Amino acid sequence: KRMISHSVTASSLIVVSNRLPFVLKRTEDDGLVRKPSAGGLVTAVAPVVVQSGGLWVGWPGLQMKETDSVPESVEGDVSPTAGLKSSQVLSVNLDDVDYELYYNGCCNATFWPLFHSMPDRAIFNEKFWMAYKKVNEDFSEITLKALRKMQTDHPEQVPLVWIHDYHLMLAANTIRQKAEEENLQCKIGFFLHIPFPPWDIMKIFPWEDMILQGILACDLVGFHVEDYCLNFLDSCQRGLGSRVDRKLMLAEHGGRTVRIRPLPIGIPFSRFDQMAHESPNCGLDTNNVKVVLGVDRLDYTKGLVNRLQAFERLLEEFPEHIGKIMLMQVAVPSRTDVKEYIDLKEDMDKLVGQINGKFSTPTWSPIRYIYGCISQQELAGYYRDADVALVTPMRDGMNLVAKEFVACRIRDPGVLILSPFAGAGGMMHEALLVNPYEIGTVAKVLHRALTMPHDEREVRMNALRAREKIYDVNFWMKSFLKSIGTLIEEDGEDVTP
Ligand code: GDG
Repeated sequence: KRMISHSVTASSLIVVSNRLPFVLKRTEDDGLVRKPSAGGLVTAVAPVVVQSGGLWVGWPGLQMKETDSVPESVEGDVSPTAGLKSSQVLSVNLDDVDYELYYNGCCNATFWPLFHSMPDRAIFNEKFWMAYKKVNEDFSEITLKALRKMQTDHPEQVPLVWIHDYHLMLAANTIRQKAEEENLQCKIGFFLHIPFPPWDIMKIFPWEDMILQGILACDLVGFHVEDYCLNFLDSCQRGLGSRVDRKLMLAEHGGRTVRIRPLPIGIPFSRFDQMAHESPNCGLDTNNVKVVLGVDRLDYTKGLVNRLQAFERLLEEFPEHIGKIMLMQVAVPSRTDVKEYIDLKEDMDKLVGQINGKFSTPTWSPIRYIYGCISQQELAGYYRDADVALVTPMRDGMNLVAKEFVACRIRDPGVLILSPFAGAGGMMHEALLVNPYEIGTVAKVLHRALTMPHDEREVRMNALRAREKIYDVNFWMKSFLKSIGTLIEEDGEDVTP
């Protein structure tokens, strides 16, 4: 055994995710440029990889040619990946057909609905699964390259491989096996950004045992909340016969002990707070109409249809709001090649039209519907100036919109309405929690939010903001690295004289 260093510095970090932290685009003269991709994960994790000389393994967003190479970041780049050198990026090249079957197929038409406990929407197809296995192997091969590079560059450190999300649930298996064969030291962590479903749902997947074994090839497995951890432990026990300890959250597998941890993700709070200070007036508060805001990827898990129905019910049952409120819904196009998403787009278009047709007057319509993406700066302005945020997913791993909304309430305290079926619902206690399946109750809660006195709004919002400020995305990242760092230190004790 090699000597293992006690101090775990992040310089040994290898992040593995479906997408690289930026997108590559082809230029007219056939070169490549990096386009920034926003998102809490990139904001938090990329700077650590940059500063510590870590590595990032992922798909670059296009087919790379033999002669292509990842460009360096350009001068003046202010994105979180500024300074991430091309030598720190290992891109995984994937065949178009494989990517389609893996990404639109297995990831988004099978695992996404299944893990959100919507098995009737899931398609089970052996071709999807074969492609998923192949792509996971491809990611593992490139990660092993990264590990070899780390061993050469920093032989004194134990590299930490941090795999993200449901796209890569098998990767740890191959990485562990081959790393052992080649005597490459590493610890492997995994974080799932979506819910882990109960065993009754998980066992519908025909190859569920391979998924469980894939995740158990890690040393540390993080989920947003305790419920998902318990669902996973339950599945390991009932699906694989693993010995588990629910209290200590441990599972035994292949002679190793795997730690399971609830590690709820946060947002870059201060960045949103600052954007809210800088964002110009977005025009929402000019006409004395109260604004109810919804912001989501256009996804059936987000409860958009129920939300529109609840808003319609509000106008029917509390007609005093007619002409005085509006629903501002931003729906970001997402997975537009998958049938369920094409159908949902049609349903939304119809429903918005129906409700507007039913209630509009010459000077007012109840719903403003943006099908498209707005800038983060503009989004911060909407969050700041709306009166109520309506976050009503049917099921959601965490939901960052709820957190971003409270981070932007730097002026008037607004009201957050939140579904208990989002991970965030389990911790944002001062929000108004409401079951999105109960349309009539959502309408009543909306009425309560729209008429809530300032003092109550303030007390609730202050508490919500204080929590998110402490448990931000940096806290999350540090907690993950600390949990896995402890494991490396414990190993270190075994081999140090
Ligand atoms: C997955 C899990 C979990 C939205 N519209 C615009 C825009 N957004 C940004 C929001 C927010 C993000 O998209 C959406 O994050 P969510 O957490 O709400 O949802 P998912 O995309 O489903 O994320 C989820 C998350 O992973 C993290 O672990 O919370 O449960 O499903 O950041 O701000 N951004 C811009 N314009 C828009 O129009 N710029």
